[in-house]
Amino acid sequence: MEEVQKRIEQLRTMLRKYSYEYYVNDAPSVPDSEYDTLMNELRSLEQKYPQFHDPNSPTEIVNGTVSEKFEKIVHKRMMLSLGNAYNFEDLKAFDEAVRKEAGNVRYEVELKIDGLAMSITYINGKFYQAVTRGDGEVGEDVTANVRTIPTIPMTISLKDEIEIRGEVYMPKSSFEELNAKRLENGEELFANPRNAAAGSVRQLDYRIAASRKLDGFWYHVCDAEKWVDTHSGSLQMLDELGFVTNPVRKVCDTMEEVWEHIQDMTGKRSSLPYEIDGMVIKVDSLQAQRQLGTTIRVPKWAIAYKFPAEEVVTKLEDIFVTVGRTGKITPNARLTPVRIAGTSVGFAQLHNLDNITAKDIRIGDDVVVRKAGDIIPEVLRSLPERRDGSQIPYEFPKVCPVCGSPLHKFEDEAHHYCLNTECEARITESIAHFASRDAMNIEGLGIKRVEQLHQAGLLNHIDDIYNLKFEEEKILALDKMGKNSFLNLVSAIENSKQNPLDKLLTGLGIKQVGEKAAKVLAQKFVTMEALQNATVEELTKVNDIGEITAIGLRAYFDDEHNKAILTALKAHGVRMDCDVAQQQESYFTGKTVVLTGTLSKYDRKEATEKLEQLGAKVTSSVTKKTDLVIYGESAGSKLTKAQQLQIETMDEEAFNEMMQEYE
Ligand code: 3BA
Repeated sequence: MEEVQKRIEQLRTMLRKYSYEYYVNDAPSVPDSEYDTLMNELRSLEQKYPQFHDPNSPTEIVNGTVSEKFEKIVHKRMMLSLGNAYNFEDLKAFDEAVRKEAGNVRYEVELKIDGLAMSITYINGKFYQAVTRGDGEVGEDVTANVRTIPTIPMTISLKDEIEIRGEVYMPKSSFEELNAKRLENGEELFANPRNAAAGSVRQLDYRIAASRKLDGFWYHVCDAEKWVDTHSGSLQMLDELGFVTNPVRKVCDTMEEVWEHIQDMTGKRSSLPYEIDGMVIKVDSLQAQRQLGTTIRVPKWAIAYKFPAEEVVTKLEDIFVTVGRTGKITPNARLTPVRIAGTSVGFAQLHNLDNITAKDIRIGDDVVVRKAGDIIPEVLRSLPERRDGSQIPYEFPKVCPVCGSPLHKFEDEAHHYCLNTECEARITESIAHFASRDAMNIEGLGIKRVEQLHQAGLLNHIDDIYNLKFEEEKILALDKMGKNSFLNLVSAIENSKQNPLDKLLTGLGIKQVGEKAAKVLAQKFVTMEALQNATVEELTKVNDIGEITAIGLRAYFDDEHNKAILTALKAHGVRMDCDVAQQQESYFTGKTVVLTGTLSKYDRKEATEKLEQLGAKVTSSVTKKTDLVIYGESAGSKLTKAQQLQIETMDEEAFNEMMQEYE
């Protein structure tokens, strides 16, 4: 038996090597016939001895990995993003906030690789799965492609289940080589290594992904405190397990020292064999990290310093305006295309009329344009000294360029608005917003596609999305729409029906209700019905929901047109609720609690919410039924009454300490 297992392992190792030589180096060291013979031997051994089955075996990889599309995977732990800093002041402010909360800390500083964030999981010491970041909550299963990256270990000595995160990237040299080959073959070029890496990871045929010479740096261990107590310790652990970590890293005692290191690396940036777009600064102690916690999307214990954006001069050829979902009119510049930060830039933002006037930007001017990474390029200033007299000042349109209705400017707002709710642009933008990544996440339903379907008369309201599956014939007749695109679109649409309430709420585009408010509302009301029935007063009571938002929500739900849309969505089977956040067993569970006085760490709403999550009932007046009174600064009669009734009291400090334990 041991012999068999040994042989199987040996065959797997050999075949892995040969297929790497074949697909990646284009230089196999054995003939195809030899490869086939070994593969057949392995396949028959695996069939005979299923106990040695391994999903990472070359047999599994060759069979059926040309997948139709990528399976969506819900991240076990949310994949956060990073807050940004652009200068030393930003970093000082971050440092101050950190020290206020966690005292003296050390920072670990590393390079910010310009690649794709990836999560990889090992079970029982074996590579199990690779998932893209996606929107942080749901990513795509790209296991078959990531498995071809030769530096990622397929087995590790640690047997505990472990999730590791890092960046998959394409080295500069591989990128140059790839584009040279594509140029030769008359194929479209990739704009930069990041796009090339993203395109490669999302290849349906893993063999193409394998040929792209991707690599990865691993920088995060989930639940690292199981094994180590600092972030730098977790990187060392990754090293020991055989992962590639970035060697350029430094633990610093002060932000001044961090800044010096950043200056140093800025100078060395261009000599690195891969692209970086900044540096990441992380609190090193895991205990301090836990104490600092996270906000909805970003950890409070880490920040990204972004290198300054690149600036270039080009000609502003024309100005045109676009209409947003809310009717907001945005002026944009059409530029003579130039290369900035790795991509060709032909358009830039001008924000609003006041900005154009203040900067005296004229059509035909030479202008300075700035772009950094994913940021939309913007026109910084004009160069009036270069004018030759042919430049013309811009006249802002009086009417909506799409529907022709007069534009309106509100007293206290910089933007002009199209107030026509039936404006075509507003309709299509609203539908595209509904389908966007942070909302219902329907891939393949971007603004261009929405406009096309709208023009074909197939998409006038968001609920029409769910009827598209019945329009196969008409849709297939559209430009750039094949059978596969249609099927993928329909399947993305069907999948979107399972989204929890907060995604739906975000998608509706209710004024002031973005991702965060949608989350809070969904958690509080759980069902659309409960939310629809809530009064302004009830809505205002919710943490983070102000009166303006509450009134906006009420108005939205009272509108007949909106009611009809919600009814239609429901009839299509779109999910109208969400899972209730698990109540945590705690000291407060089952207790009736009253808050009094001024709390400094949490405001009243926040404290209430947290206590409710921990199973407490929070009420406003102290009675015999009250179990506990939590008091802050300058508490008055409620505290006195509690003492009279001999009810348990807790000061803010003790309360904060307890909350920390349950974080
Ligand atoms: N460190 C990107 N996030 C990073 C773990 C935290 C983090 C990054 C980082 C959240 C890089 C956001 C996406 C994500 C893993 C979530 C880095 C880099 N650390 N060195 C603090 O080199 N690009 N990105 N990735 N979890």
